Amino acid sequence: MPADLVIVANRLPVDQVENPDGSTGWRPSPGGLVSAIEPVMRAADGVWIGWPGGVDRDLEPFEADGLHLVPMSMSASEIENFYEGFSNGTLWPLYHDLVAKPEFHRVWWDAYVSVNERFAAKAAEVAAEGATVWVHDYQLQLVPQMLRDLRPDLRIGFYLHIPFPPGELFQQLPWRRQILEGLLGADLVGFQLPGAAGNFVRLVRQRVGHKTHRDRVLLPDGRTVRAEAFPISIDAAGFEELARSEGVVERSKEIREALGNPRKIFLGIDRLDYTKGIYARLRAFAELIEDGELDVEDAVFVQVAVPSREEVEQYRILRDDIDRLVGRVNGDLGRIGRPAISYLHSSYPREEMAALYRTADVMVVTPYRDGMNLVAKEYVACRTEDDGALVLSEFAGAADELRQAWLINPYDINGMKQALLDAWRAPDKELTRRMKAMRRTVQKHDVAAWAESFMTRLNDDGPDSRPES
Ligand code: GDG
Repeated sequence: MPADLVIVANRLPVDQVENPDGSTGWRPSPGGLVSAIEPVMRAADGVWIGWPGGVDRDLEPFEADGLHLVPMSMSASEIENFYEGFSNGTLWPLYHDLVAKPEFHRVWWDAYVSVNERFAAKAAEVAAEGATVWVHDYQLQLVPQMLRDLRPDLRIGFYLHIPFPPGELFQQLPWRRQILEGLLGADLVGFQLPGAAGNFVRLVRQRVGHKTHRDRVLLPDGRTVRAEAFPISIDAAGFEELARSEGVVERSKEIREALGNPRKIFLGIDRLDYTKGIYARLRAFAELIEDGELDVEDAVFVQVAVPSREEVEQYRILRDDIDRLVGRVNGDLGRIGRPAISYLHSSYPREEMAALYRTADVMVVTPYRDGMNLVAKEYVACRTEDDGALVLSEFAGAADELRQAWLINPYDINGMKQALLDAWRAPDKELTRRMKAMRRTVQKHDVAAWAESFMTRLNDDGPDSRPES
């Protein structure tokens, strides 16, 4: 099955489901990446390599919904050392401003190298002569160079979905040079923001000693690697259509009713992750009630926390901390039938997400650091009546585009409280002005435009085809 386009990502874009007759099948996983890449995959009859989840599952390549999928098995020790360890215990906190303390363990690194080797070998096996391979995210940063060593004929792109840290932080990593060299195997390295691309180029110059020119790295063998920003987005039209659908409009009314028809509903939707700033935002909201600025008869905070990485210690601690905070706030400030915070530790279908976005008067997105944050963009896409307020952290990539949000510093609790109040009190006219502008941005720069711009850039005729600017 030699393929002209190969996507390599930690996870396959499908989840296993049990059919009513007891047999198992596959369902496309929710999330923008799949819908972004799907059209590109279909057009090129591409193949997607990734882990299907589960331990030691040796599955044959299969097709789901017309997509060619190549599953990679993962052993219990690889899940522990490569996935939970080096990917989520070392790189994730290191790349997110050290919001948690990264741990550096040599056994984790060894597993990271060997899993990256397996993914690279599989990509080398399935790629046709001269094919394009697009590698995704922090779990697979060594794959580009490993793959180039095996298959110099390929065109290789890499995209990092999370931030790329400044040198001051990155240099803590004992294997910093190997990671930079791994990424340099790509022809094009894509980041969410220009600042991340700049961090990468600077580090390559300082730590690896290669010559650089603006967004290009000039390698001794004459090859050029480009590092550029491609801010990811969402299927804006798809979300908008969903938000307008009868079922979602109806469900939105039901949700408001079930919450006791409060005057304003605040909403947070996040993976339960310490980078997302959930604890501080709930505290800020609770303080506004304590201060008498808000009243539980008028306002409720709905927080959806989607279970995530539950085997990793820091995630368990976070869950306990938030459980305790919500319990205390509701115990102290709630009244019968009127909790201050309606807390849901669960994941929901896309329709329910759209209904929640439609219902919320104030969407609160307060990460300490986030590559982009698609939730903020999804909220905007679902505000078909041009109303609703977005309170957004300056440290989310999305803040670069959604300038009309109430931008906050999530470390500044008083500033956050003020922004919540300002958003709550904003006159309709101001809400409309801000939301209209943000909607235009999200509609124009959707995920299809993102995928296309990356692929076009990757398949440019030559590294120097772009005129000097
Ligand atoms: C990483 C980077 C970057 C969430 N809960 C449910 C659900 N979701 C969907 C949302 C959204 C996605 O998951 C979450 O994306 P985010 O961007 O908010 O955050 P991360 O998961 O941290 O993603 C991030 C992203 O990669 C893409 O490059 O933006 O910065 O950290 O689409 O809607 N979807 C459904 N049910 C849920 O319960 N169906």
